[in-house]
Amino acid sequence: MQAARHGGKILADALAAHGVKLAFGVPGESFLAVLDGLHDHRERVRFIICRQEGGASYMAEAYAKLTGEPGVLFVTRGPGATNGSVGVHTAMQDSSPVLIFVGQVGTDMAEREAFQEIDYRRMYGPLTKWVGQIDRVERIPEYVSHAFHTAMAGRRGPVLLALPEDMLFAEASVQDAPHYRAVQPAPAPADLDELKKLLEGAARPLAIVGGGGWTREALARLQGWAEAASLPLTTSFRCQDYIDNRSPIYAGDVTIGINPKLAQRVKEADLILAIGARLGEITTSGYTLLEVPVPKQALVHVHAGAEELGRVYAARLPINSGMPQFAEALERIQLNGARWREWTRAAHADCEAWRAPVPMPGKVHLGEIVRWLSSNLPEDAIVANGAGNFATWLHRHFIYKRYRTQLGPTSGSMGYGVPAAVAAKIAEPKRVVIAWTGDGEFLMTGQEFATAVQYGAPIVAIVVNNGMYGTIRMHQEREYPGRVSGTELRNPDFAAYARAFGGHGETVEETAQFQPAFERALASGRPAIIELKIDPEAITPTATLSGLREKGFKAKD
Ligand SMILES: Cc1ncc(C[n+]2csc(CCOP(=O)(O)OP(=O)(O)O)c2C)c(N)n1
Ligand SMILES: [Mg+2]
Repeated sequence: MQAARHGGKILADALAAHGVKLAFGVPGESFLAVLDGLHDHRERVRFIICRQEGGASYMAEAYAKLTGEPGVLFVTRGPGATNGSVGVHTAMQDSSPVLIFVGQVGTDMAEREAFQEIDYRRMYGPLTKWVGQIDRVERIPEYVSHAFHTAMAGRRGPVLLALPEDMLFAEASVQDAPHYRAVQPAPAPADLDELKKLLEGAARPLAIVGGGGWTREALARLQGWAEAASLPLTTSFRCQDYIDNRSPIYAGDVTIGINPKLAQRVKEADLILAIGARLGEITTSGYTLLEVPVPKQALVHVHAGAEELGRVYAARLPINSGMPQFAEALERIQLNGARWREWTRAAHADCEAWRAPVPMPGKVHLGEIVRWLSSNLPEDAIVANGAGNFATWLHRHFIYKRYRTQLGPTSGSMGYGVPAAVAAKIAEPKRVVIAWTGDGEFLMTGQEFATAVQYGAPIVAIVVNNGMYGTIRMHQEREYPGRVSGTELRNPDFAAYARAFGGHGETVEETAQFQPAFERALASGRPAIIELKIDPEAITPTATLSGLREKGFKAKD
């Protein structure tokens, strides 16, 4: 017979049993019993205290994305739950397994709109795979096990458990559940026979690789198989690190602001093999590269979530499979790629040409800085970024070499870069970790720089400062030329901000100053911020603000 434990202790013991090593959050009086339970596990389950739940939720998501293990987030009721929603939405769109534990009013007060009360099933229903509320203390092990299994099964994603306060204080003597097992489907032999036939009949095949649930080994297998078959591999939005970009079969990323030659190639392909990618709005250029509901190209859609297959596109061959399971099965298909070798060579050549930096106005040249980083960072360095035009230089000019060296939100959410970098550095302290951010993006969650200082996580945040919400200004110049409205920013001295937090600060006003500044930042051993003061004219790698205003915006920019 187990000794009686309070709910917070049963929950903390459950986390330890499921192998949780790190949890992120902001405390609240609504889950004091959990904090008490975590006290007993402080050597095994580290609770990283953050400054705002938005940053904490991004950290939990980035941890899940980086490690493939569930991210864990604790937030208090009402205000904590609302602040934390941004990272939950990111986890949903990125298929990242995240468990969110939220405080809830006691069951004796439920449904009265008691202090900070929210019905999480209604609020979080569309943002998660499942929302549960644990009303009975003896059922904690069952609910937590259910949550881990749901987050990790099929298409992975966020799961939320609400914790009524009286339930957490109550005691029970119950058995712990064993460590969860991640359940994934595998392709049927008939699927593989059909896939082989389709590939053998193709002249211009193209694969799009993306989504969640991958492992480094599975991607190495896929790349090896594709190289042997000379099959061109592309990646979907912000999944550029899935394939070694130096491989002769790598053909670029099918993304926002796609290389027009690659867009053409996707349209001309006679077979699209989408592996893990959902084929969402960004990957399909607003559902134009592939037509809805039946694309002209023969579509083979492989996805871990059965409900994703046929959701938008009626694939010629839908295959419900986990990614490692599919990569392993592919090795049973031997292909002679002689027919499309030239197609693959040309696709890679187009990609190389597109990636070369193009001149830009001003003294700080972002393309050259990204190229310098790409050539000089260790191959396993992690670069995190959120949303904004500053990211387009990174996505276009950085040569990704290894899986999970890129951390970005496919939800296009601002404020991701700094917290994601902090989580990555805490999880992988030996790797160099960079946050590539904009001035707008940085200050959405820049206070988590304090978390980096508190936990001794020396990230390098690079702030591309153009004094505006540049992306929106770009769209503004296209739709309403010359009528600047709601997009200007007055910024602090970012280097001084770093120093005020106990970090290292640098300001770069010319490209040549970047390398020594970066080296000093790394050598400082402290979290650092490097501000890059760029010419606001340089609005994308190829367009200027005044050019947009005069000539009108060209979609290809
Ligand atoms: C959380 C969130 N709020 C608003 C937006 C809309 N948005 C997209 S990019 C952008 C501006 C980004 O500004 P900055 O970080 O300075 O980058 P820049 O575009 O100037 O390079 C905004 C407001 C968003 N994507 N996410
Ligand atoms: Mg900006």
